[in-house]
Amino acid sequence: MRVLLINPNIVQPPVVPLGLLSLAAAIREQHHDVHFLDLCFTSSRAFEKRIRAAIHACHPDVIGIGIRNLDNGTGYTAFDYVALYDKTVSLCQEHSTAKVVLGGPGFSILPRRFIARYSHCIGVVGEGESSFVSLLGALEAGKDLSNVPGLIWSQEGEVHYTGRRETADLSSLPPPALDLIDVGSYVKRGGGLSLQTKRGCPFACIFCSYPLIEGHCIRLKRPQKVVSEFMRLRELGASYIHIVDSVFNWPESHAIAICQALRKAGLDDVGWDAYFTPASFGTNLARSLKDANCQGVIFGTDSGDPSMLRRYGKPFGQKEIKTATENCHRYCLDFAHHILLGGPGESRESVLNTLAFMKSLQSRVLLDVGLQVYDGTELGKIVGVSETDPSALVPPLYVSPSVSGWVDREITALSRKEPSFRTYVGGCSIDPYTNHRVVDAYKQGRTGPYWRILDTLEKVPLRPARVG
Ligand code: B12
Ligand code: SF4
Repeated sequence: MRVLLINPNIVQPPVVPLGLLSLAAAIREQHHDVHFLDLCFTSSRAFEKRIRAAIHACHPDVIGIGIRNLDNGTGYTAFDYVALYDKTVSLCQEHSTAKVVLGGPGFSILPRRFIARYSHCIGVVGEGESSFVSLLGALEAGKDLSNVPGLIWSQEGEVHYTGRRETADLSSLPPPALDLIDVGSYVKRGGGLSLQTKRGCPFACIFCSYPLIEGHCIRLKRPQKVVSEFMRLRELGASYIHIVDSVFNWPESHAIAICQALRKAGLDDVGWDAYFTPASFGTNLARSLKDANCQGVIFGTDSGDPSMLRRYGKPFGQKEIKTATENCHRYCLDFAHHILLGGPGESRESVLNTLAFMKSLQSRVLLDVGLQVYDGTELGKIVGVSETDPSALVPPLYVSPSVSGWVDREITALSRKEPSFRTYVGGCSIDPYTNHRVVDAYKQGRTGPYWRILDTLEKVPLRPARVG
């Protein structure tokens, strides 16, 4: 079949459309004719023209649209991408009779709402490779879709969902079809190239959308396969790589094996970063990360208060946070704890506990306020998700009434006094997508974690790290 895949993600600094490229590789392997329209560097004026031109040039049987971001993810500098998707979907329907298929992380968080809004589209929930290949087969053969796992669609007002499908052996998937995009433009504009070493997160933190996207079951890529993808990115000009796993160090042994394999393959000249949990961050891991040139450890710590850690469902306590931090210091790793204040049950006391605990650790702390509420999460059940508009695609933000307003002022004041505390809130937001200094630095080709870029711009002295 002739398939046109569209990446409508125009957010800058750019990120490579890794999911769509994985999908492209999988369907190309099945000998479908794949065309790719990357709108990442397209101005809003040319957006419509390029979609029309691509459709008229290839006359697709199926159009796949990647839905990555719903909004900018914090609720503070609120803006969303719904109008962009409305436009993309309606242009495809206006200029083509092709089946329009939606998928991607944003889609998988709210599949029923997307299908309520775009009722003529078919959706793929969760990972896409096998479901999309089977969907193309079924459409080609004119077969019933109810036997294809991973799909959702609406028929005569009734929603049909065939359940998730997950690839057991990630190493069996072909590498992302990077030849379909202009990788050089991403590298030039600071767009990190990326790779995935696993899918799934076994934890159930009450607010988190990641298990909705990737499932709870962990599936690992073999370290040698990771090495060959890493090598390919280096050949394509990557000087810095982001590992997109929900949690890189779970299981810890897999993370260590990857670090050792990268080092052995001589790939320690390329810097990289990833998301980590403090739940399992031993000395062996810290040493291996340093040896493999990991330049950014981002902990999804979320709170430093024991009762809030429990309420959030975090799989660790203060003891593990302390150990992870000490191990980072010991091996001079550049790291930050990401904190989410204002969840259900947050009080002034628990906020102050978190801030005092984080201060005692001498770490870099990135403070955010409020939790986005997604339908399928525990938080959605606790605080309730509004059903007034079932096709609304922008998740509401929850902030505990006991700290609302006060907490913003508190952390803004703190970040002015303490350079190692940074906040996403208000005028001093460090959000790399709205802080123009960071956006400009990436545009000029800077790489690496945005907090380091800010530290360098502001000449914040690096804390002397202990070694030994
Ligand atoms: C890694 C990551 C980042 C990294 C990216 C680094 C890089 N170089 O790539 C960084 C930190 C830079 C980042 C930034 C942002 N991110 Co982010 N990010 C992620 C994360 C953890 C993984 C995304 C990924 O690459 N996955 C790996 C690929 C292989 O999987 P995939 O994209 O899901 O694709 C599969 C399926 O979805 C499906 N699929 C994908 N496309 C399509 C299309 C079709 C047609 C079909 C059928 C199927 C399909 O098949 C694919 C293969 O199986 C997700 C959360 C998550 N666990 O998914 C959030 C996530 C996507 N990010 C999110 C957001 C909001 C952002 C930012 C806007 C936040 C901000 N203000 O900083 C920016 C936007 C950046 C941009 N330019 O677009 C949100 C989006 C939802 C929302 N609330 O809007 C997510 C879901 C996290 C969350 N809060 O819940 N992000
Ligand atoms: S917050 Fe992190 S550990 Fe918790 S469920 Fe989400 S990805 Fe997993």
